[in-house]
Amino acid sequence: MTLALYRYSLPLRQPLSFKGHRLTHRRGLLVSINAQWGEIAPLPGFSLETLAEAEAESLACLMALERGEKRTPTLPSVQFGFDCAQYRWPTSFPVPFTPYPLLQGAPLELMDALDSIVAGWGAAPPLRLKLKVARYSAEDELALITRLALRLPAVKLILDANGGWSRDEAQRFCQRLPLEQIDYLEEPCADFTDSIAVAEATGVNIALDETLSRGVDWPHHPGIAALVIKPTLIGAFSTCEALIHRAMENDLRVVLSSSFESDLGLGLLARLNSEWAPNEPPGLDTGHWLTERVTTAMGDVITDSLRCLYRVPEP
Ligand code: OSB
Ligand code: MG
Repeated sequence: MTLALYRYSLPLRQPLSFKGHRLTHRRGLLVSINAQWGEIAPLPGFSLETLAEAEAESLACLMALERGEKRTPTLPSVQFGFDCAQYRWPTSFPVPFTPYPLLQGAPLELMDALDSIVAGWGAAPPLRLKLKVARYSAEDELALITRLALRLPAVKLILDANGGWSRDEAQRFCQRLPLEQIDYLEEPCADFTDSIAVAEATGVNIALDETLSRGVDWPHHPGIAALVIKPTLIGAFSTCEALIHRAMENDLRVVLSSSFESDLGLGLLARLNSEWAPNEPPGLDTGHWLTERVTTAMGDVITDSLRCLYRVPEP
């Protein structure tokens, strides 16, 4: 048996700000079990566990494996990494779906850049596009949405408020949306009942994201159109699969999405998307935020540039 744990720290092209955390680097762990890899990368502001906690639990689980014991991780990011490293992946994959683009930036800057963004897509503009909302003024955000909807009549917009609005703010915003071009809105309000009230009052389709990784139960409602599954935050494959079954039974769409993992993690998520949501473009357009890779173009992990925390057998 071979076991290894490495730590990475990858510079971000621009700092990321999440719920009071400002990141200049993405830090995480890569675990290898019998030469099969997994990624463990709790996201500050979203994961409940810290990287230090994930590292401690990863080391404990690896030591147990070395002794021939079975030990199941309890932290979601560690569960995800160990499941990736021990999963029996299918030997062939369909061509993965191209992720839908995530437009990041201030609305007025994006409006100025719109011509060049659209030109960059050439003859095949995306059918879906994601925009973060509840960050800048509602006027500016609505102006950008209206402009995008007119400019790309076939596009469906995915909006994500990350729970940033009160019920009133969300209702006022949604009343002014071109609903026929809104695919769904992720987590309008921090409180689930507020988000449902917004769907009822305005007819906007909502999607659950943070609600799913909070680990508390939620009731079904016809206003919920999709579940956004972020395996790094949700954890065990079995937990993800239970959510996917629940989605299928209730006619909800499943969209697999990233949490700013490295290129290794993004590749694993693309493979899982082929199994779990083969008909939906995934939310994996986050790789360009990182300026460095942990794998070669052939897919081999570049261990020389990583900090080794554990290795069995020792070199
Ligand atoms: O809220 O969906 C989010 C990434 C990290 C943390 C939270 C979120 C995201 C994304 C990933 O938006 C990209 C996507 O879902 O398309
Ligand atoms: Mg989201």
